[in-house]
Amino acid sequence: MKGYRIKTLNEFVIERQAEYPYAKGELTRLLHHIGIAAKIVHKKVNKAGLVDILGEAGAVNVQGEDQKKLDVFADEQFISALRASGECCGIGSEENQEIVTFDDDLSKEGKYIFLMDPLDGSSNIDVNVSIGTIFSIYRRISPRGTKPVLDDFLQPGIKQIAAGYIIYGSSTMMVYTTGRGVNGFTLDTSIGEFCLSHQGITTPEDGTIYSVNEGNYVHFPEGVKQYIKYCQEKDTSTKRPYSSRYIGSLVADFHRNLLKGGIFIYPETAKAPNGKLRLLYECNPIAFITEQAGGKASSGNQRILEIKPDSLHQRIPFYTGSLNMVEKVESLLKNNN
Ligand code: P6P
Repeated sequence: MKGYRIKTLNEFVIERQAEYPYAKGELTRLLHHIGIAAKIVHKKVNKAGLVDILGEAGAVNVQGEDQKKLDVFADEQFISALRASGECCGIGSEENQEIVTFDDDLSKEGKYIFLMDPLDGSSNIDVNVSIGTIFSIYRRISPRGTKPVLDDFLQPGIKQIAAGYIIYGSSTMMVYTTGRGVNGFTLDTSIGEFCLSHQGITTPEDGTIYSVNEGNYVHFPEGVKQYIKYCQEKDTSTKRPYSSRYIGSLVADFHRNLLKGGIFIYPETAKAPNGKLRLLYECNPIAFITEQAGGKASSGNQRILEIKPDSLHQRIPFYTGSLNMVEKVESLLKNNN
């Protein structure tokens, strides 16, 4: 565009920091280091088919899933970038059973803790489907100068200072919020910078896309079965039937629905009474972004951000997206309770 001047992630974050009179740049530095790790992971993901990093790393992660080499690589990159920031005292990660605490004095002074799924959807790596990093940032509760403790990580989602995701897709994008709206940055590989491309993202109150693994239909709660039938009925006044879109990669499914409008559902089933997705580093950050964009995020009967976590890797049923769509499925769940 004539006269259009790109705004990099760093410029945007510093500009926004200036609006916080007491901000001393810690969060700015943290977001900058997240960006560095994201660029490094982007390079590896983009070459995944070419270098020998596909296939299982041999290890198995805390979820009992085969740990792909790219998972391990992404986990390591974000941990080292966050240690380098000097602002983060510890990390909770899908790839690590226990919290990762930093021993150096600088990091122990860090005000923030970080939760992440370093490479969500990694089973899609080998088939070239978009995957993502999901992250969440809190202020620590334990005293600075000490190593963080588990309680620092078990805070309800409403306490998040920032949350975001990086989607490694047809382009690599970082989308994040600090509680003042949602902004998206696209990686311009020609200059190696994330550049502001989606300022002030809002999600439509109504959408025409529903995303759920219908292969599990027989195991779904009655209210979910009724909602899926509702989506498939013909009713032009409500633009139904909706489109079914499900790629099996949370960040990819969520990002599409965020921009276009839609609902993403991963419900509880008889086999998995708490669903599959993890509260701390998948549902909470996505819920924060959803609400900041004008949508809704629920466990089916409770606001995700108000749930007090019990454990680092706990799972929770997840209904998120366009406000009216989430409220519709919640009402059907309630009627069938
Ligand atoms: P299912 C990927 O493994 C993941 O954690 C999310 O990215 C995705 O939304 C979900 O699982 C897909 O699970 O059971 O539908 O294959």
